[in-house]
Amino acid sequence: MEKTLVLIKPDGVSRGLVGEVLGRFEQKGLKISELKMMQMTDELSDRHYAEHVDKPFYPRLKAFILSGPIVAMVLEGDRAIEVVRRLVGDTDSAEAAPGTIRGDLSLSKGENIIHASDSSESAQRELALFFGTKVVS
Ligand code: 3AN
Repeated sequence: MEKTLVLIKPDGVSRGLVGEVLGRFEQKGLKISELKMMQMTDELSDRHYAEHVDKPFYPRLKAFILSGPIVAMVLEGDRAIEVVRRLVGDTDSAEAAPGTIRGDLSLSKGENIIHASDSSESAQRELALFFGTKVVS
């Protein structure tokens, strides 16, 4: 079994999409093994988005991710990391395929509802950041 980290970003929470998003993962057969609502902090944002801190869009991304509560969770299942990324869809929601979370629920590249770990290395790092959990396989 693989574990991955998913965040429902402030737009997903404020638009009332938490249930919709959780439902999609549950229907797929993934197990929600941890779940919490929290406020992202300055420091956590910089550590979570370490690869983006120097990008021109980072100040906007940071302001957005700090703008309201988020929902953080650990999802568990066979090949969970790639399965969840496929359910989430492309970064740019306008390009994301219909049937995906971003493809169905957002039109934006910045406010794209959800974050999901993109590799086993990211999952390990992000699970430790948000839940202090090690990936178990
Ligand atoms: P993903 O969330 O699909 O893994 P990343 O890791 O490339 O995408 O980007 C992290 C977050 O940064 C995205 N979810 C999005 O909110 C924001 N982002 C990425 N690229 C851009 C961009 N060119 N303009 C604005 N925001 C961006």
